[in-house]
Amino acid sequence: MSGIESDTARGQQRGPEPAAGVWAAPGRVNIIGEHTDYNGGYMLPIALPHTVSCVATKRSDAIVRVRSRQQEQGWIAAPLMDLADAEITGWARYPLGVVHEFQRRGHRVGGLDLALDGTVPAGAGLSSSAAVECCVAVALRDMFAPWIGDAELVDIAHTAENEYVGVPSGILDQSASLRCTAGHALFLDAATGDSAQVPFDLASTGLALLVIDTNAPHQLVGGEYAQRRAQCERAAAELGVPLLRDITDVADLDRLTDPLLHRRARHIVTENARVLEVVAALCAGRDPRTIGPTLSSAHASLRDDFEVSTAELDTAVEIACAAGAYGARMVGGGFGGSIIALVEATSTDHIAATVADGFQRRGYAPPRSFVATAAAGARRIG
Ligand code: GAF
Repeated sequence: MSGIESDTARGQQRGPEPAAGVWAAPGRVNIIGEHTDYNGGYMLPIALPHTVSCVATKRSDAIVRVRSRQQEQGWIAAPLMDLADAEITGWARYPLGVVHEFQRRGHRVGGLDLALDGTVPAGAGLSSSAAVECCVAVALRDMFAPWIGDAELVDIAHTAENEYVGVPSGILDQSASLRCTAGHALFLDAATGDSAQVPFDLASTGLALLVIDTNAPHQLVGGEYAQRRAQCERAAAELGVPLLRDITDVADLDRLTDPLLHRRARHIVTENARVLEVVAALCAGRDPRTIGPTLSSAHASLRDDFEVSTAELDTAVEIACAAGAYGARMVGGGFGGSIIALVEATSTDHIAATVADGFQRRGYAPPRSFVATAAAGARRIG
């Protein structure tokens, strides 16, 4: 058997087995450090309270089935031994890619059903895909290969996305989902894999992190993301360094003759510096309001140098800042999705409503807003 089988007769022949457990993995917002991951740079995400959960049930045969409450197809089944060639399309490639990657690395996985459900808004640039991969990854680790450490688990989920799904993303999203802890942002160095937990509790200083989903679709599979990645690689090659992270002085970029590559590289060099600045401020216990302008500079850099913003994202940032935010920026890969705004806790409703008004006046889709707190990473919940 090869390919997809929905609600298979085969799957329904056996009686239900007790669930082995329930696991959950969060989406993320990145405080700062965008498009730096595949350049070996720095980033500072927090996990969201929104998660994707996975109820895993062992099967006595060698079939893996997945279904999602947010998708209509019902069970999608494939033989464990045939996952590499199975003709699976769409969302199911994310969870099945993780199963495939476990097996490809020699970890024995038995037959199982994976029932997914989630609250991470899809298409909002909040990493719902990584949350799917990571909740399956922690479930498989706990059930079949408990010796696997977090670093390998990140690599498994990330490789599944790159190779099985075909999205050339970096390690930001899977690292955030698997390694973040409640009350902290995760300071991550993509080149060395080193990380540190940075206290991130805005509420104690009367602040809030407002997430505004512009409700304009965000799609990483499109060619723009891969193009940015290729441009960064070209710039690094011309500069004679393995990764753009190796450049710390923008003056060194003058050796790039192509103005487009110069702009792309300048975003990476300045963004890495901004991450270090924000981490230093938070670690020194400075008032988080002081990082606001750095967030806004990051947005300008993503808009002008990296050119991954959209009219909706720019509008949301502009209105949020004019309405009193200390700083605001688009988050994630761009080309749609969400912004974050650093605001007084007492002004979240006012700022969200002002952005919604502005969107209505411009004829944009209504945005959706919520306050993000730094939540826990992927874990067993039942
Ligand atoms: C997306 C990618 F998946 C990440 O790896 C990262 O590059 C991000 O865009 C931009 O920082 O979320």
